Amino acid sequence: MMQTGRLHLDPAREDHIFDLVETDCSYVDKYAGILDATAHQQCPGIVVRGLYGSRQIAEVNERLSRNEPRHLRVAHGRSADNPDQEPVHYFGLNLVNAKPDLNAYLDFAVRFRVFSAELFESLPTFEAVIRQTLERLVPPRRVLSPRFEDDRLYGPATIRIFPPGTEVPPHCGNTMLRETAQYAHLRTLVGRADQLSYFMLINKPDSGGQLVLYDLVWQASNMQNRDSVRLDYSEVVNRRWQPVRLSAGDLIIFNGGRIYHSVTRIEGKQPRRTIGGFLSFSRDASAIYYYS
Ligand SMILES: O=C(O)CCC(=O)C(=O)O
Repeated sequence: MMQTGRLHLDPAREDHIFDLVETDCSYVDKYAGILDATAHQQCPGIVVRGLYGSRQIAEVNERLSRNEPRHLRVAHGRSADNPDQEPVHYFGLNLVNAKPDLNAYLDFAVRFRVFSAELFESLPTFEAVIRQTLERLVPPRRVLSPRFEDDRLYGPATIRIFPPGTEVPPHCGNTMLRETAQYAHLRTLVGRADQLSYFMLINKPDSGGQLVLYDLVWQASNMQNRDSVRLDYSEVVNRRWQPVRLSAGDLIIFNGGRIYHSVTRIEGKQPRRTIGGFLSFSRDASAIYYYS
């Protein structure tokens, strides 16, 4: 969808709305059970500091800036206001942008894992680190990558590049999980609890590029009468908002299925880079799936 206008956040409406839990990655086990609470709206989510050390994540960022994987690039629309602007682009295909047969999506997933192994060479891969972190957060449940009908694995994550001048309009994830055709197979595996978002910051821009959560939540009844994946700016302009401060190497897992959120305009010379995806509990709640 082509979005016009710009995100405007009224400083007077900045507020402490959500109590996000914060922990160093060494103490994640103390928060076992928090993702169940998050998927059932009893907690907004958790910030895990230092999933990778600052040197490690700087090295990953450097590798990514030197060697952008063109074969995995998916552009995400141009700004109507500024068509010369380099668009937000992802490495890897998100399920919401896939065709319902998932063929291209599943091919991207294979290529993404190959690239990711190179990107994190000599370090634990992001997928391994995410799995271990989730295993510590959801015991005794299993942590699974969904498999399509023919056994092919879904993509674990995508890498998101937000060039200076771009921003992410307000959106949330539950509608795409519950409604869109490309999620049909995933819906046979997962339950009705909210979809969670997870991402790790790889590169923090000079300024801006901040995740913002609004005091506005998705309602199932929204789905019938409007596009509730992405909102027009006018729908959040009078809302209170809360910025989330992340450093490179920090992971956030939050109820992005229900809480409307956006990313403020990236300022300066450097792009914002993140890697992440989504989480959903299985139908019998004995496992959590990660995918993008
Ligand atoms: O990767 C990012 O920074 C954007 C994350 C996001 O908006 C989402 O997961 O819904």
